[in-house]
Amino acid sequence: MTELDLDSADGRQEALRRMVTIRAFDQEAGNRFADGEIPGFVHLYIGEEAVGVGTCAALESDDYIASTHRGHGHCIAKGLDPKYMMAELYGKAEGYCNGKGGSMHIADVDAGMLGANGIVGAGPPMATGAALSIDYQDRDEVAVGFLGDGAVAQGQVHEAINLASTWDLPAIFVVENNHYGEGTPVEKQHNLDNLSDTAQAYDIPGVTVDGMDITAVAEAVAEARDRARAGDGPTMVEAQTYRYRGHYEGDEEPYRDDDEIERWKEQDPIESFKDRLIERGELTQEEFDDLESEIESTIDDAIEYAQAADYPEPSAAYEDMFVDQPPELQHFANVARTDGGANGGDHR
Ligand SMILES: Cc1ncc(C[n+]2csc(CCOP(=O)(O)OP(=O)(O)O)c2C)c(N)n1
Ligand SMILES: [Mg+2]
Repeated sequence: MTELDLDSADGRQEALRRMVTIRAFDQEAGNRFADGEIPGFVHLYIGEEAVGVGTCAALESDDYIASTHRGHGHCIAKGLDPKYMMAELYGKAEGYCNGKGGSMHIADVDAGMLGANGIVGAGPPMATGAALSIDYQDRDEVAVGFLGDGAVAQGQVHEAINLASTWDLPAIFVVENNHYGEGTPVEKQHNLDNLSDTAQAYDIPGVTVDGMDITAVAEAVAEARDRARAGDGPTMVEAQTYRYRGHYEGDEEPYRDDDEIERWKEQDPIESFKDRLIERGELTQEEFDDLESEIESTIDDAIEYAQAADYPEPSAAYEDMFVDQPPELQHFANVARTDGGANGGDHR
């Protein structure tokens, strides 16, 4: 895999590729969800690509990230394979979490992706925990916790940032301010113009950057990473961004109008980065069109792979729950295996 790095021409191409992959993945995930092929809920990242990819471009591959409920973009930014991600969305055994997690729970610890999750504000405590273990073992990675504007007011977020600051842990808190928590505009959630001002309460640096500009995000996160690695503790980076789709697929969006969406699209993160690469002579429009078609077929292949894959066996419900499996769970797994799961829970 090509290294993601905005300082080299190859790295910039890779950043563009990952942003385009996120958009294509989420567009198709939305379509397949509408067709009833994907169970549960999906929250799409379209419009916010520069935040996830800009953040990961400032990290090393062995750094950690902890995600949100809107996590597909973070996974692709960290280098996960759309094929196994799509299989996870479809609930198939070949998915990253054997089909037991779905859209909101994709994790790949080996790739440094500690997990998306459905609990708003759960990324920061995971990042603080990972940062504590890095610090304790004297390693030099960092851990990023992503959170939304809505999550900034969540209690566990305060606890996580407070501890990371007090113990000078190598954590970075990236606030994706997409201007809404479900249907509530940010100004009705917080009495602040810049959410990064909350960093003052923890005596850590807080910066607000243009989250539609991948370079601005990457520069702020790179500075935060240097500070974290120097043992000076965490930073909060607020990236001002916008989600083009509803809060979840199926959201009727009575809380905003099309003009607002169109205004944000004028600063589209992919278009603006593509234009910059064309201006630098590193890309032509034709090459970009080819890249888009290539990625569309990668996503089509991912869909085919996911459709053809098998669902997990019912007994898999009892696997991967504890490091040391208690014997009674083994019993339930055996029951599920012999009767297909119909009476797996009926053991008294
Ligand atoms: C602890 C908790 N409270 C409430 C919810 C319901 N919920 C899911 S997403 C969401 C809004 C989150 O907004 P934000 O943090 O801005 O993230 P965004 O969806 O905009 O990316 C809420 C309230 C939840 N999943 N978990
Ligand atoms: Mg939000």
